Amino acid sequence: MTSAEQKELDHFMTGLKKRNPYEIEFQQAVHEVAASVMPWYLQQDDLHRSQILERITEPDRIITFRVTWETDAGEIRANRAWRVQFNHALGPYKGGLRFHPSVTQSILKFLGFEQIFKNSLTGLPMGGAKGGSNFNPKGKSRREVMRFCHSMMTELHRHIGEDIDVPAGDIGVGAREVSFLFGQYMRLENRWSGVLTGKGLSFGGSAVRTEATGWGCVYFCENMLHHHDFELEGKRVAVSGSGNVALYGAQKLIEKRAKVVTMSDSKGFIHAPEGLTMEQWETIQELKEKKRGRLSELDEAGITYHAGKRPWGVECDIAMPCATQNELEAEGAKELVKNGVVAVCEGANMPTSVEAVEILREAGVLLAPGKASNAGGVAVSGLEQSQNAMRISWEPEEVDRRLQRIMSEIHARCVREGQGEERVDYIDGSNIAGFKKVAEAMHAYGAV
Ligand code: NDP
Ligand code: 2IT
Repeated sequence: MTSAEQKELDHFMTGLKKRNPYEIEFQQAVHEVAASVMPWYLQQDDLHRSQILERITEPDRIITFRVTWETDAGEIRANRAWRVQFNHALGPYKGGLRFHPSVTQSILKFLGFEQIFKNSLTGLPMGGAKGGSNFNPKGKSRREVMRFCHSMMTELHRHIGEDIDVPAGDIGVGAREVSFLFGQYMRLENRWSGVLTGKGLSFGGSAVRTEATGWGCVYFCENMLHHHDFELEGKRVAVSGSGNVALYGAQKLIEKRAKVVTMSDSKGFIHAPEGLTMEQWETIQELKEKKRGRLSELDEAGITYHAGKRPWGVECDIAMPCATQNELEAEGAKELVKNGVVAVCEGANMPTSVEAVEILREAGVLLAPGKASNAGGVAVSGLEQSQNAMRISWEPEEVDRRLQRIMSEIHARCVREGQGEERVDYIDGSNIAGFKKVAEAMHAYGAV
């Protein structure tokens, strides 16, 4: 970046921070995109003059509301919920809902902002949004979760619709929660519509949606490795998380004969130096998906549990962070570099901190940012919307084939915009490719 470009970036970020004080995660996500696009953006006089960067970083609207619900013991509880409808230049708002005690407006704004460019990269007609609540589903009964979801939808239903805004799952929101939300939407609207994605297969859900984010991440990783003359087979992969993304990422890795050497949850990680077998993976899936248990409960030969630790210190060739934002920090990145890691492929959204990105970039590690590598989830959500609109459902093989094609097209878009002399800068590539389309659409609409 030239000093003039840096000056523009600093000036822009000073204003953004002033307008969004204390929203650290949102500032982080914006800075990364703005730094990637600034050299191109400054050459586009018309975009620059119509303040596309200022406009694209301002959500169309944020809806905040209280969700009141009743515990099994008959006590009244209230949580805060949001829907950030960030940008619908390319299609109806689209993005997940997160239930986690750490949820704040800043986190949902960062996620909604990232979603704009991720959805743009898929090539499907989807705008960017995110929502959720600081509700903690852990330790709650099924009936409590149901009452919370029904109450949340009682407010949310006014703001969404199949051509307006189509929520889905994210951390703490899986098939069970989507079903409760969907049931309440139908009751309130007296109408069946594809207003949520990630639905059950018997009521409009798409085949492969459950697996899509994890599988898509592995497909992207394979594309990235092949482009740089590496093979996935035989590689040791440190996966973090053991939720939806991590589980199906690990499943596809094992299927492709890579060695999944770790998985984790918020309390610690498991280490399998020889790689998990498919049978061990099935035990973990059962523990996490059906029993909603902890990895510490796992009792399997060849697997050790490390309480209170993250997995980045183990010997591995690839890291796949699939848990949450900023989970891979400077210390972890240094350990990965020391152990000779060749690639980091993000399953989660913004899991790599700013300092860790710098360390990995400097060491020449291939780094696939979530907005490209985890786009398979929302892409299959987009395919679910298409199937709902056509009143048909495709076979799993058909959806998987489309998912694979979309992931390699996203990879190609990143390469087109991010190819350097030796390596592709996937951060720049994904930001520029995602941004250009949205910016051009916004410009075409005039001052709206
Ligand atoms: P799940 O709720 O299914 O799983 C989340 C996993 O991450 C769990 O293992 C959880 O551990 C761990 N985790 C969550 N928060 C923290 C934290 N603060 N510190 C440490 N570990 C944590 O969520 P998903 O798998 O759906 O989502 C994981 C990531 O992938 C998120 O960043 C999400 O935004 C992103 N993503 C999800 C998509 C989807 O389709 N679901 C699509 C694209 C991206 P524990 O059980 O102990 O809480
Ligand atoms: O971060 C994401 O892309 C998701 N949580 C999936 C969103 C969706 O609409 O499927």
